Amino acid sequence: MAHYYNEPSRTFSEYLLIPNLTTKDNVPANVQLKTPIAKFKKGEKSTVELNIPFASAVMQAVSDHNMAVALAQCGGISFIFGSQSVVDQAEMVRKAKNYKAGFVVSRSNLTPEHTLQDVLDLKDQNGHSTAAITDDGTPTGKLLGIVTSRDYRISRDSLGKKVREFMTPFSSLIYGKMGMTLSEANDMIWEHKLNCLPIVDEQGNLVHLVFRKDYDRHKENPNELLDRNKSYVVGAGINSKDYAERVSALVAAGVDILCIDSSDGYSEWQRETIQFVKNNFDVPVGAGNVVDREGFLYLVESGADFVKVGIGGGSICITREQKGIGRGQASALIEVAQARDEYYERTGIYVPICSDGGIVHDYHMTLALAMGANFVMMGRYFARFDESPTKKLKVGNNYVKEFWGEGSNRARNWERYDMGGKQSLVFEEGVDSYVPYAGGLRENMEKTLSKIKSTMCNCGSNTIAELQSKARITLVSATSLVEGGAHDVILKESSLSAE
Ligand code: RVP
Repeated sequence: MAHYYNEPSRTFSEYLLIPNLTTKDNVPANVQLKTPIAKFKKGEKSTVELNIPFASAVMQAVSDHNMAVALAQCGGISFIFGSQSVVDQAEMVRKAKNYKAGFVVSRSNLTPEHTLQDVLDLKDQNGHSTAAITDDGTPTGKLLGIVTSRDYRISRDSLGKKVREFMTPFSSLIYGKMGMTLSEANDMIWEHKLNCLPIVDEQGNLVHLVFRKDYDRHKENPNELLDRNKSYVVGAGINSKDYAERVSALVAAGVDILCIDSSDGYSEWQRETIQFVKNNFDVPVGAGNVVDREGFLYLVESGADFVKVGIGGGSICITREQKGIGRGQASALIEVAQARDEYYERTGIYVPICSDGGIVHDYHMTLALAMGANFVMMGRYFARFDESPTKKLKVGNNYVKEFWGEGSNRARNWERYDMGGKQSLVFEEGVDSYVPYAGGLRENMEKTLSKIKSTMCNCGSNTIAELQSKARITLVSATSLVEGGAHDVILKESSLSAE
C-alpha cells in the first residue's frame, strides 16, 4: 500500500514568526548574516561561506558572469547556468573570476573647459574628491589630466578658473596600462605615493581608476565575497550527463563551488556525479533537489557538500501540474532541516541546506532561514534586476524583464529533467514569462536585507544560527491571512503599487 503523509504539504505563506524578547543588543547593525554553504566537521569552519544567505538560480535568465560579479560584490553567490556549451559556461566563470575588483570606472568626469565651480559641484554631488579630465568629459574619453583637492585652493582661486589651468596634466601623471593586474597597480600606487592610478589603453583613453587602498573599495562593498586571491567567489551548475568534460573545464576556469542542477535529485545519476567530482577534484559540490529526509540522506551519504531543497515551487515551474510530483516548500524544508540536524548529532558533520524556489515575499526568506535553510536560491527575485542577462521591455505602461524556466522549450535544458530518455525535452516543465522590472540589484537587496535583519531583531537573534534555534513559528489560518494584509480600507493609488 502507498505511504500517506498525515500532514498536508505547506508553503511559506502559511507560516508566521512569533517575536521573542528583543534585547538592547538586537539591533540591525549587530545582525550578522554570514552562513556556511559547504559541509564541515564539528569544531571546524566551512571552506565556503557567504556573507549574505543568497544564491542566484542556475538559470539562463538569471545567472551569468555579470550577475555573479554583482551578487558577489554584495556578499552572495551566483551559480552560473549550465544549459550552455562547456566552453561558454567556463568562459563566463573565467570572466567573473578575472573581474578586476579594484578597477573602477571613473564616476567623476569633466573636460578642461569646466570650471573650479563645476569641480566643487561634482564633489558635492557624489562625494568623490578625484575627477578625471577627459576630452569629452566621459569616463572613457582621452585622458588629459586629473584634479584632486590638492590642485586648487578655494580661498585663493576664482571659482570661474578653468580646469585646464589647475589640473595635473597628463604629461605629469603617473598612469598604468590596460591589462595590468591589481597587484601591479597597487605596487605603482605605493611606489609613487599616489592616491589614485588612472589606467589607460594604447590610444590614451581612460579605462579605469585604481584607488590607493583596498580599504576604499571595501568601504563601498563591505560584504563582498572574495577568495584568497581577491577574486570574486563564483559557483556553477552542472548536470549528471556531461560532468566529466564540464567539471574539469569549470575547475580550470577557477570555479569555487559546483551544484548539480536537477529537478529531482534523488537518483543514482546524482550519486555517480558527486562521486566523480569527489574522486577527481578538490572542489565542493552540492546536489539536489530533494524534498524529504530519504533524498537528503542519500545525497549526503553519496558525498554532497550541500543539499538543495525544493520541487515544483519555482515561480516558472509547472512540474507539479505536469507530473504530479513535488511538495510544499515549507514542509520539504522543515523535514530536510530536521534530517540535517539529526545527521549532525549522529556524525558530527554539518551539511548546509539551500531552500530553492517559491520565495515570493521578502519575509519568506527569513522564514526559510528560521526553518533551517542556510541560504536561499532565487530565480524570479534576481531576474527582475538590471544585472540579470535578459532583455528589459516595455509591456503596456510597465517595464518588465524576460524570465523563462529551465524546463521551458526556450531553455531546452533536457539534462535537468531527463529520466533516461531522449536527448531533448519531451514535454515542458517550465514557462516563458515576464517579471516586473525592479531596478538595480544593490538597492533592492539593501531593502530586503534590512527587512530580514529587522525581523531577526524581533525574534531576538543576531545570527542565522541563533534564529534557527530560537525561532517560534506558527501556522496561520486562511482567515488570519486576510487579516495580515491591508483590509477593510480603501487603498490610495500610492499604496497599491507598494510591495
Ligand atoms: P523562483 O525563485 O521561484 O523563481 O524559483 C527558481 C527555481 O525554480 C530554480 O532555482 C529552479 O530550482 C526552479 N526552476 C528553474 N526552471 C524551472 C522550470 O522550468 N520548471 N524550475
